[in-house]
Amino acid sequence: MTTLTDDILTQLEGQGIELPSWAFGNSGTRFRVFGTPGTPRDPYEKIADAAQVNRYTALAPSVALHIPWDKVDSYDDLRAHAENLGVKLGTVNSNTFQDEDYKFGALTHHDASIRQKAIDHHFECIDIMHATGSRDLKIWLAEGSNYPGQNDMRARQDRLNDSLQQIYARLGDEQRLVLEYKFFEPSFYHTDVPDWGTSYAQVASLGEKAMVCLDTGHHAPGTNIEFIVMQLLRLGKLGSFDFNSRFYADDDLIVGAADPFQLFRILFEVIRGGGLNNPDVAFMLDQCHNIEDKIPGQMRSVLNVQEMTARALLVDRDALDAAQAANDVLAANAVFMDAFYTDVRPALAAWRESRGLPADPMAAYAASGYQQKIADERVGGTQAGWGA
Ligand code: PSV
Ligand code: MN
Repeated sequence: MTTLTDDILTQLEGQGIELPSWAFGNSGTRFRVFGTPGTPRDPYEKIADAAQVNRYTALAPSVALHIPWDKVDSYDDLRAHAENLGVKLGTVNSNTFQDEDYKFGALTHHDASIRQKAIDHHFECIDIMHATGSRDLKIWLAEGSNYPGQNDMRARQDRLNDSLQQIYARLGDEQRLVLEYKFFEPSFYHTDVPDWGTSYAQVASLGEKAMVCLDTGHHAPGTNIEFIVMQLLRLGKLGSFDFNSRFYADDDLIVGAADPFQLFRILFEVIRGGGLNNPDVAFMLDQCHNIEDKIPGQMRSVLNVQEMTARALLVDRDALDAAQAANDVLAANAVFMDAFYTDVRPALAAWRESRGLPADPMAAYAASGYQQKIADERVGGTQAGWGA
């Protein structure tokens, strides 16, 4: 069995991956959303389910909220509920993509009143962050155009910058803004924040508390994502990750499922760039579970991240440096691949047990009866989804 050194285990112990509240609600494709017995009906039940993931893995200490999906009467109460279950409330995600007024844009809109409405929504999110104790405001914009000539792309960048300046000015001292990019969808000709360069240009003009969010699913096929990770860390602007797997186009599938080697490469650059256990770099999942059970789906996801982190920590950096310095291309590649091909699962299972956690969190959860319990108890009401 491969052994993991104390240094590696210490680094793994510090790892925390935030869960998205929306992962516990129903989701699907534009063709069909399948309901699942036991799906939460409100944010309280979503947080209770998220706490299960942390209970069996000790990897998921916080839960991100999406506003208005997770609106409640009292955020103090929601925070107390989370803390009672051993988790914290994390990133607040704004939502300017489900309101009729935003059909042609929100923070970029040419109509000042609609743009103000979108800015006000972010002010509301910041107020919520004060109550929940959240640090990060995550902005993803569904804005852009479908046809050449439809919009003045440059004017939209200018308006976006003005909107972001206003939102940034509202942040508390300890709060941050992270701007997510996505190269397409729901607009298909141009999007207003399509790539890391645009996000970087926008946040760099705001100040130190504004960073880039990298969602692994938001890149064209073939993109070298680990290069972007390296570059943003180098520039001190990698604020957060939205992890997921990209089988088709967007997010929504289990991180590490499509391409564990890509996840390994990304985590290697995170480690090399000083991004692991660095409070400036937040790790989050941005996934939904359309056909599999949601709680074990989230468990599998955080375990995949942990496993690839362990493998990336195994890269023999001295040997790699030496091979690179000697221009020994094949030796350098072999050092890298040796770590990737190392099965760390038995060592991680033994380590978990030594910390009082189940060796196999998925099996322990399945045996706990929680899935059946919520299916039996959560009868009636409306199951949560992308709108509630
Ligand atoms: C958009 O595709 C995205 O990645 C953004 O992070 C959203 O907030 C999230 O998915 C959920 O809609
Ligand atoms: Mn995302």
